[in-house]
Amino acid sequence: MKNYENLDIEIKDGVYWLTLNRPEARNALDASMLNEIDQAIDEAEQEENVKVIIIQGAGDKSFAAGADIKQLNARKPLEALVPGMQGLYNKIENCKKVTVAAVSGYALGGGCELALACDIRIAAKNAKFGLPELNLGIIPGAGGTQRLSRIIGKGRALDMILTGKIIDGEEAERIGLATYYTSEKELAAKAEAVAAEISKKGPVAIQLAKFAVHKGYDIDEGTAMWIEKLSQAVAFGTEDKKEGTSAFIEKRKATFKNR
Ligand code: CO8
Repeated sequence: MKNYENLDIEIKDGVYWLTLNRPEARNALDASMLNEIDQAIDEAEQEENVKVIIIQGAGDKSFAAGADIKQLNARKPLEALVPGMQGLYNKIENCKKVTVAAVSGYALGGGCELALACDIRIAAKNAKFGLPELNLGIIPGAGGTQRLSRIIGKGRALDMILTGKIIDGEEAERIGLATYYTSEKELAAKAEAVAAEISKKGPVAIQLAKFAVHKGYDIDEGTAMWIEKLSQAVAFGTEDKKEGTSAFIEKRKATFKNR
């Protein structure tokens, strides 16, 4: 495993724990931290035993307070065209491992968008989700305008984006922004439990199911159904399918082998 300046990494029970660790700046995502997250995602993808990546912030004050505003202040218009944060979050969404954001404290701007790019969001009671970019004279630019509306609906997304309002963990769960809501104390345990449940499944099926949902979401239903069918055909050709169905019939636990 690499050594990172602003990330803490731990691999435990098939989970790659990626902790954003720049608490003095509320884990604001500067260029070097984004670069490290990029490398860490590559590293997690290559770890065969890892099925789930859990992203969290160090301490319970902040998941991530967004892009580094000091760096944004100096950025020129055409520099905003590079893949940057949006490209990284697309990479996270397209990552073959399941991604879980465990959010305690601030998840603002690019921090909220990072959570939105994950497959599952678990919010602690003290979570504070918001897209306050308009206060800075810019707009959410790392997937926020698109992912938020797809997750919570266009009306609520427009309200959050245009007012810049910040919602807590309970509200986030109520409107579907967060998948689960828990106490701060239970956050890591809840994330671990969700990861453990996912990890019982076969990696090929996990990947196919994840992509069928993500890739099918933005296209017409007929084509999306075809993607589902083709993905299922791939799953039917795996040893894991033989193992999963045999285990059920033989009343035993399945041991999946990723092939
Ligand atoms: N960037 C840089 N530094 C930050 C950031 C940030 N986003 N957030 C906090 N910090 C720093 C503060 O400057 C401060 O540093 P210092 O001690 O040197 O003064 C330190 O962290 C602690 O911050 P506060 O004293 O403000 O701590 P509080 O606990 O009082 O408040 C808040 C915490 C509410 C999180 C507050 O710091 C805040 O409002 N931060 C800004 C939140 C924000 O507006 N985020 C959106 C940023 S824009 C964005 O994410 C765009 C993404 C898309 C970009 C696409 C580009 C192409």
